[in-house]
Amino acid sequence: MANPTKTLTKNSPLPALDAGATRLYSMRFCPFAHRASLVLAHKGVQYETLNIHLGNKPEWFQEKNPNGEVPVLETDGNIVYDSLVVAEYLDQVYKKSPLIPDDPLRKAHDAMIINYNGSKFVPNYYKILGSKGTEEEPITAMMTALEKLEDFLAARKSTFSEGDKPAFIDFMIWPWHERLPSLKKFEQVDVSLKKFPSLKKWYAAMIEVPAVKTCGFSVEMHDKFNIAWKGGDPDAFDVGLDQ
Ligand SMILES: N[C@@H](CCC(=O)N[C@@H](CS)C(=O)NCC(=O)O)C(=O)O
Repeated sequence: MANPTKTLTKNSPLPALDAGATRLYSMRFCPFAHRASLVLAHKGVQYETLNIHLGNKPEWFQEKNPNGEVPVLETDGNIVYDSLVVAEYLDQVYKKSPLIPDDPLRKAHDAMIINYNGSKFVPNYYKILGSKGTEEEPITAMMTALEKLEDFLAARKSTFSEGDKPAFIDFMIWPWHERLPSLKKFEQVDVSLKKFPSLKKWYAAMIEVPAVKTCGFSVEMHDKFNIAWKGGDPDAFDVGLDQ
């Protein structure tokens, strides 16, 4: 299981960080933080994780990120936050197994898809998760976003976005796709991907990627978190850890 430490809360002291060590401020079920941990795992970076209770944040956390959000990366007092910024920064600092293509046009096209996913798929995912009954509008909008991703992957004519190995886009959009099957618990969403053969192939390949295996959770665990979070359980962020 990824990041098996309990969340720090309002009065938790800030643990010291050794010189040269890298720390990720996270929350085990946060898909944005998941982006950062995927890149760290893919690059084989040694790092420690501090999980933050997002409903009762440590007093010092605002100083790490004025937005009050995870993920935040810290090394020797240098702070980087915002998942896409963190992921791109990591790709530039750790040259091993590069993720972002060198070609500026390719890089621009990839960024457009990541942004599309961020503005069309991600918000509808949350609308569906947060909705009370069967609401058609976000489901239709999410299916349209999936169609666009299907067309994108089909046009690339490869299993992953850049060939036979996962690249930047794959890791940046994966966290919500890992969580997609969990929506079935909450809404009548067809998560079988049968209408999306390229996405289905991509999904099957992604779950075999070592970084995905290291950082991910099972559908059952996402279900448990989603149920606890939706139900307002104050211990939702620590679901699956010994109380
Ligand atoms: N744009 C940010 C979004 C991060 C984000 O929304 N993180 C959520 C957890 S999944 C968070 O920290 N929420 C705390 C809050 O809003 O108070 C990123 O890409 O890193």
